[in-house]
Amino acid sequence: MKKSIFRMITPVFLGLAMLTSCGNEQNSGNNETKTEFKVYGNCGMCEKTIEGSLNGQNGIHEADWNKDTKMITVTYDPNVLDENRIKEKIAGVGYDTDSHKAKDEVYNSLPDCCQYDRP
Ligand SMILES: [Cu+2]
Repeated sequence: MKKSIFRMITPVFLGLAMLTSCGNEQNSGNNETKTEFKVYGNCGMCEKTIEGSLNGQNGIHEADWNKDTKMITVTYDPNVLDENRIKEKIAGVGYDTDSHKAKDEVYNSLPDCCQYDRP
């Protein structure tokens, strides 16, 4: 009886160990927050740059920007970073939000097609 319970529980522990080893932060519970806000941009290349500034970063689960609506949806771990930090990262690759502006030199270095009308 004990053995069969152990056999059932072991894969769960392995799964948790794999999940926690992916992030550097300790996983205190299942922490996931979703936010949505506007990011100024033009095209599919902008989408790659904007999403690329977030996806793969510590604490980011998923970032998805829509070039038609200019809205980004980000799911992230609020223990690791906050919305302010997310907007800073986006501004860091040249894209404005209503509260965080990219530096002019970063904006100016974007490809011509990506130089969106700034707010
Ligand atoms: Cu673009």
